[in-house]
Amino acid sequence: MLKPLNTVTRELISLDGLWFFALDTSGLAEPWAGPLQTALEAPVPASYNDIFADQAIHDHVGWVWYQRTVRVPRGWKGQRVVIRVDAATHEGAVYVNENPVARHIGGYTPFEADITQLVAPGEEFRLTIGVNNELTNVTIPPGAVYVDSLGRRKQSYRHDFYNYAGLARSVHLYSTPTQHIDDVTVRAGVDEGTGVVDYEVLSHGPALVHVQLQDASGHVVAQSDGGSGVLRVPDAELWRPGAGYLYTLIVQLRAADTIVDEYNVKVGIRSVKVEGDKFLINGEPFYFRGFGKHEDSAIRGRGFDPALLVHDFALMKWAGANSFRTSHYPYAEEFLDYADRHGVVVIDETAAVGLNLAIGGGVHGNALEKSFSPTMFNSETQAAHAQAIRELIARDKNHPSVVMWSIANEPESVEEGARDYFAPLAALTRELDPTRPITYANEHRGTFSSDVVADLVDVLSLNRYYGWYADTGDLRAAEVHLETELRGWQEKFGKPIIITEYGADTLAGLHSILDQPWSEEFQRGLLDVYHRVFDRVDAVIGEQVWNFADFQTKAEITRVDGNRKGVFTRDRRPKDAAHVLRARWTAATARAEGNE
Ligand code: GCB
Repeated sequence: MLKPLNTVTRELISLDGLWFFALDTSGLAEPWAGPLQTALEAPVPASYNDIFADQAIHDHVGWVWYQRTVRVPRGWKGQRVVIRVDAATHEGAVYVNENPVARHIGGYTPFEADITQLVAPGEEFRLTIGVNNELTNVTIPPGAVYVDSLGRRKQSYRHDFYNYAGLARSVHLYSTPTQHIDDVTVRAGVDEGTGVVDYEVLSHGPALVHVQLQDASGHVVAQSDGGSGVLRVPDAELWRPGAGYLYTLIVQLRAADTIVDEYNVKVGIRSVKVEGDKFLINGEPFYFRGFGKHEDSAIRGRGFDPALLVHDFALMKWAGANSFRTSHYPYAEEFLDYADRHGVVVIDETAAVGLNLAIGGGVHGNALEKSFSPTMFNSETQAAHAQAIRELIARDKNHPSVVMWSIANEPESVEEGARDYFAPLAALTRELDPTRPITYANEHRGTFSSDVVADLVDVLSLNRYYGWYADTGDLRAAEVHLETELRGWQEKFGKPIIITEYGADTLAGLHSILDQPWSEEFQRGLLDVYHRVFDRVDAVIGEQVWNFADFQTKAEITRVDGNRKGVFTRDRRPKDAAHVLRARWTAATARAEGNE
């Protein structure tokens, strides 16, 4: 799905700002049918939960309503008018005046509606968006809604991060010509120094497609006619980790000499491949250094904030990180655009987190029920999961920063049912995108001998908590057990291994000379132990610490105001561990660049 853009033929207006807001309580029949009866206003983009000083809003389970009026620019006569919602978590329902125009399930991917027939240039209309935060056994991520002993509706879920909800990303109104470009797919690779850019354009109407590839200074380096083709760029300037060189593909629909529609896609020319136990970018082994992150901050919840975006990337760079995983859902597209421009490598993950009855928020227990069964995660869940994969790839396929798809985080992977569940999803991912390796993040019950899913993927992504959830406080045991396990995976699979999570909850300011969990010294010590092991195991080609920053969780007695495994606090101040990472990762970068 194309991100809306201003081009010579398209206009875009932001609908961000304050909207009227109300909970869907029994008093509201068809809230879209007229002005919302409310005194509340909510910011878009932002999760609504922490905005108001109100426990009922914070804990609400079900629909909420956002409403505002929108004036269609009078110059849009004869144009197609589209409403685009970047995310409604987890289900969205859009109404133009009293007309339903879109319904979408999946809280982290965009959807849109053509509303041309319902609005008039120069006129206002009432835009209402309902957002529902409910998660069930057949949503991605899964959860369960129940009624408690006091008769209140409650939401439970199997991931630890707080279930922030609302319109946490932008909403736009945009225009396109009636004959228009619907989609563009670009697959770039390198053939002995020559950039090879395969493109495919889907369009609506009889106009003919013309494409032009321009370099960063605007020179045309290749062009072609037709809805699909291959552009060759001799001596291409490659997109590289740390140097995000981008070309621009100008896609035009032309009728005679007129440009009917135009859309631009940024193109990074680079190759990605797994070979043996190496992950190659442009034919060179790449080592992932970085973090699992969250879209999370005080007040806004998961709300997109460009200041936070730039600051987080600045801190990652300061620490010497070259990559991150979009744990545990697709992030706002702005993250990927920025990563494209700055050469930051991304593992892009679906929101399939919590498909596992045996763990809850990292804490391991014994499930009485099977995770994959007709009454729990079943074929309907699998269909929702397939849709989440389709929407992730449809949205993010053109980003050079995305080098791998992660199809799930910590699913149950030792049950027989896991294989039947995941085999078709792995096949679907490969079919939709044959150019990128795939992975899933494995939890520690899925060992190299018990896991039944790992052979379906290209890269073994392991989340490990020796020294924390296992061998608590015992770093010597952690070192031995981690190394034994990694060698086991290496021997059995011969595939590259990334440790996609390792870390320890740490209360900034708590100090100890002993191996004391929660102290800053313990977090540092634990990272040191893991790093020693990584350096001894050849198949390890990446380390991503859990987590970049402290983040909010559901209420749990094992959490103190959220998950504190951040290397930075929630307000982005460094803990001691940040300096450990900076020393290790900047030295590694200097070695790789031959500056040491
Ligand atoms: C995990 C999960 C992550 C949790 C983390 C923890 O394994 O993947 O979402 O936040 O453990 O800290 O418990």
